[in-house]
Amino acid sequence: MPPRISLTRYLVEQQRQHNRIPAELRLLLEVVARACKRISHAVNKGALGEVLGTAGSENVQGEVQKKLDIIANEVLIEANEWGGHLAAMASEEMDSIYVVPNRFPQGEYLLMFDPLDGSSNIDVNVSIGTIFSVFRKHHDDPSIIDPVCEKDFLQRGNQQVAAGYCVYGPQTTLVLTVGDGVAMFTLDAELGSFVLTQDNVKIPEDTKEFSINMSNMRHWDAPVKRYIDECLQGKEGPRGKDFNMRWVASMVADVHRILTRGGIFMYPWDKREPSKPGKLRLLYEANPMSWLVEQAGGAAVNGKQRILDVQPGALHERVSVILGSKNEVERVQQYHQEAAQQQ
Ligand code: P6P
Repeated sequence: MPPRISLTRYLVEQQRQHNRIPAELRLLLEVVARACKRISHAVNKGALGEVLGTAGSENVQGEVQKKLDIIANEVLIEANEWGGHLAAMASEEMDSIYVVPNRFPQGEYLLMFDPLDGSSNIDVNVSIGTIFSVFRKHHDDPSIIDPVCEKDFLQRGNQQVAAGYCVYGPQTTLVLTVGDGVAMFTLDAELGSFVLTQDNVKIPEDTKEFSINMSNMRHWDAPVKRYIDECLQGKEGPRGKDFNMRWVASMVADVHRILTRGGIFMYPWDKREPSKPGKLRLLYEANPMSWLVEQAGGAAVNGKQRILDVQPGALHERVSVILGSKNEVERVQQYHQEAAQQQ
């Protein structure tokens, strides 16, 4: 059995050997990991902890908030506001940014998160998770002046300095990149620490498994319909192989499967709300997941361009998401380009 490397040791080695992460960022990531442990503990209580069900309120997206959505959000805010590593936070569950109160030291990092993604699965005991993304506060836009404001958050995903998620499933697993590949850490509940269980995660470039909500098929645009139709034709069709389908309706669970064994995940634009580019949020869902997937050798596009190159215009902006096994994502992208040329 190889020596068990803790998250702390992994981060110290990233800092020492690769000079990749300053001490402040290492502190930030350890605080986020501790917050995820607390969220995992609350999630695992389920009905015994009186944390199931709705909170009787809606979030900025107009979605009914579950009690655990609010608990997870509060845990992340309280864990991160006092440490001196952050200037501000943004969350799916909050209308505007949360600036670190003056009573605490301000740091140089911005943290944004979906505190509990997939919360429609909470009450039916299906995997859910926390997604997070980290930027430096300052960037090269002279119009940005202190104090920190919402514009500081509107940075392209290719400016992230760290990204990850924690999936609360049969195991609680933290998956992280700081730009040097993707590592997975499983929570040892007895020790209370995250232990490195996989490093240099690689997504197979090909797959036989697609992940999409098929009930929306009639609403998709032509390139997505073409891709899925070909998958459904199986061996008899142009792909020459049969495909399998998985849809957990929890992005964290679907992306974790893809990082573990390959696949393609799609939540594309559809004509139900044509003015919206998609359902998933750019800043705290698509960007962190796209960086993880690219760092693992996969690809992530919105049908027109690389998701990490999209310039955000608003904090809760949505985006079309097509990510996973490189060759499959490139095929869907090619179908979008062919459709655009025919217009
Ligand atoms: P649908 C969860 O609400 C979420 O934001 C993602 O985690 C998930 O992939 C998607 O929405 C599921 O959406 O329309 O299938 O319920």
